[in-house]
Amino acid sequence: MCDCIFCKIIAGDIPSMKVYEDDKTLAFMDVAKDVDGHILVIPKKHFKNIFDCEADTLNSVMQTVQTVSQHLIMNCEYDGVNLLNASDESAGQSVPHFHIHIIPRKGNDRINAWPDFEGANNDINSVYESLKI
Ligand code: DGP
Repeated sequence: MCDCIFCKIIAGDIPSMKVYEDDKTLAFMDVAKDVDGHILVIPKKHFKNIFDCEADTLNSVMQTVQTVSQHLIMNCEYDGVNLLNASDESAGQSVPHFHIHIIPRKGNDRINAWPDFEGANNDINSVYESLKI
C-alpha cells in the first residue's frame, strides 16, 4: 500500500476538506492553515514533484489551479492569489506528492507571501551563461 499521505487523502483513508475534485485532480484545505483559505491542488496520480510529473497531469493540475483561483476571485471576495510550489527537499518540500499551494489574497491583507530575498551574489550575465538551455 502507498505510504504517501496525499495518496491516502485521495483514497479517502485520511479525511480532507475538499474544495474541488475531478477525475484527475483534487483541491483541499491545507491543515497548516498558514492563512485563511490556504488550499492545495494535487494530481490523483502520484508524482513526487515538478521533475517527474508527466505533461498531461501538469496540465490538469494547472487547470484546476485556475478553476479554484477564479472561484476565489469571483465568488469568495478575494482579489488575487499567490501560487507556491516546493520541488525537492532542498526547496522545502515536506510532502513528496506534487502539489501547488493557493494563497488567496485581499488588497490590504498584509500577508507576506513573497520571501525577503537577500539579493543575488553573482553578475547576472555570468549566471545567465551558466543556466540558459
Ligand atoms: P510543502 O511543505 O510545500 O511540501 O507543503 C505540504 C503541505 O501539506 C503543508 O502546508 C501541510 C500540508 N499537509 C501535510 N499533511 C496534511 C494532511 O494530512 N492534510 C492536509 N489537508 N494537509 C496536509
